[in-house]
Amino acid sequence: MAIALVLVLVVVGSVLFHVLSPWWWTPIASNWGYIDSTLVATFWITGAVFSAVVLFMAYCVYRFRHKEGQKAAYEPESKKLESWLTLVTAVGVAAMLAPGLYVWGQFVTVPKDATEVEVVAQQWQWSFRLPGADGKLGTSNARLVNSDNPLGINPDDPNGQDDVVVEAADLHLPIDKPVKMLLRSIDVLHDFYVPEFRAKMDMVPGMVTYFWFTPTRTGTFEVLCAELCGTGHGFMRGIVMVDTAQDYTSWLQQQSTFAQLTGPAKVGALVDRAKAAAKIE
Ligand SMILES: [Cu+2]
Repeated sequence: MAIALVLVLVVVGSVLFHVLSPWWWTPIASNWGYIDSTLVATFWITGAVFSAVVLFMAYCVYRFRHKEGQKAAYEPESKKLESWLTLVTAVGVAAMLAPGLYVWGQFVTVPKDATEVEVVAQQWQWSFRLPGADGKLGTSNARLVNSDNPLGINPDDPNGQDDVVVEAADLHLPIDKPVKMLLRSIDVLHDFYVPEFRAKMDMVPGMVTYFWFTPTRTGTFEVLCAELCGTGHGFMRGIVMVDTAQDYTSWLQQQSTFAQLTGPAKVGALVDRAKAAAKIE
């Protein structure tokens, strides 16, 4: 009897905790309200199943409690019960997975007007790269990383020269403009996560993963690493600021391009020398 009561209290307590808990999602700042809806659907389904199973257990503990002279019947197989339970479980699992797959399909289907932003993770900091005036990111390779070229941008790729490099500093994004986030890691596994955007994805060395989103309100949001990536993992934080179009433009104007960072004088000198050498021959 006491156990049955404890089981009922576990169900009531869990439901009350869910409803009355002060901890809930941080207010959303992107178009991915769908992700919240899928989580709510999962809460409803798992909550209903959890309550039903535990309450049924409490009922059985009480109804079939020990009584002198009463014997349990042995019934190892019940086709009817098994097929019924299989069907209900299948419907429940499908109801949890189907909305997720639908939303996932949208999460990685990038709209044509999205601009690209590259996020580069390394132990333990975030850097960013924006395509310059040409709208194209230059190619990159982790083997090219050095102190002058922290993101490993290919210096021979003309598309990369005007790329805006934001090394270990804040990223700014304009409000209401869809962005495709290209995620790259130059050392170990990391995971780019901004809770307010409801978006996160693993970053795998040697691969470029991506998703897209549209920021829907201005503000300052924290970037977290959501993949255990070494001793500094907990401190691997960054800032994304969503700006009005005007603030964004003025921020962008203050940033340096790859060509500026690698020193135009040096690059120019090399080209001149190469030209001179060609003339002599
Ligand atoms: Cu990390």
